Amino acid sequence: MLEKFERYPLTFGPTPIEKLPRLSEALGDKVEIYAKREDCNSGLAFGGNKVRKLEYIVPDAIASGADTLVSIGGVQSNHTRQVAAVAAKIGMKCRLVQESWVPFEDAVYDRVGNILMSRVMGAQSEIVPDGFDIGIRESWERTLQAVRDEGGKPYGIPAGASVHKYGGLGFVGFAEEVRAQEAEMGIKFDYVIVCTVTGSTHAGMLVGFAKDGRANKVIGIDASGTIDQTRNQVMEIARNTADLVELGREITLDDLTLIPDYAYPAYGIPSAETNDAIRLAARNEGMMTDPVYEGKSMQGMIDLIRKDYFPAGSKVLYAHLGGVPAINAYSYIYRNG
Ligand code: 5PA
Repeated sequence: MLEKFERYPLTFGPTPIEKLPRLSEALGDKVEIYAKREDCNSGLAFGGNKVRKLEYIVPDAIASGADTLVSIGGVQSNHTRQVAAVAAKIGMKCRLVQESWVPFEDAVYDRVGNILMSRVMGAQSEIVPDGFDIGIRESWERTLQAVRDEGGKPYGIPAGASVHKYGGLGFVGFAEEVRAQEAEMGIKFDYVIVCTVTGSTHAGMLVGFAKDGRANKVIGIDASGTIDQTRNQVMEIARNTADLVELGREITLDDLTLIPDYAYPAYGIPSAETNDAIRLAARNEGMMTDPVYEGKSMQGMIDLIRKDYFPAGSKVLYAHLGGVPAINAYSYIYRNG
């Protein structure tokens, strides 16, 4: 589906799919759980889902003649850390707007994890007081203008690399990769679990899996807490991406499964149940997830398994999208494990 698009390789190649037998057993062996490890996809500062998206955006950035990537996220944004790494890799400067998306007051919140790495990689990171919003932001547009005023040539990458014309392509590629791996493994996944916030990960998967009739088997677990905005943004990106790749059919709301039940108490704040899920995966599989994104989709998957949402024997593929560096900013919560 992606042959006509230029791709700048930033990942190691197809990401591994591994079985999680001990987690499956801990949940009563009702389903078989697998994980596709996007968290191990690249050597660029721990990688993650944005690297896969950026492979289809970087050619456009280079062609534009830009010298500075400008992006935005929260203080502990994984996305901005990945943009900083990519800028270093392709020899561009990097300006990051870090909004105050999360009302969390760990003593080292703005010193460790993602923001620490972005700084070490040479990105100029500015913390601003604006709160959580997945849309196009004034603070980001101000920084784009500041780069122009200083005589630079900025290339803007919106939050999560989502509302960008090519933002959905990377995860169309994910679906194609899963199909090829299924053929090799001789199995077929019945469901894919994905954490959804700015939307292009889920949207790309929708389009990619629509090709073989599985769009609504992609189970989005919302971690934004702003479900209407996230739903609209996923649909908009999915429709644009479907046009781009000439899917040949409309993406409709029937294709979308987006579950709002696990985003509480707020974006960026883990519930007790999120923390239990993080510990269960860590203690059974040695697989770390984070308190902002993947811990919530892990919680969602676990709860849905316990509630028999998936028919017995289903093969469930958990898309592990990265994000673990942020757990350092939540040191107090995990001080006793
Ligand atoms: C993020 C996003 P989407 O934004 O494409 O919906 O992906 C959600 C998601 N898992 C899931 C991890 C580990 C993520 O980092 N992170 C954002 C960030 O700024 O880091 C874009 C919000």
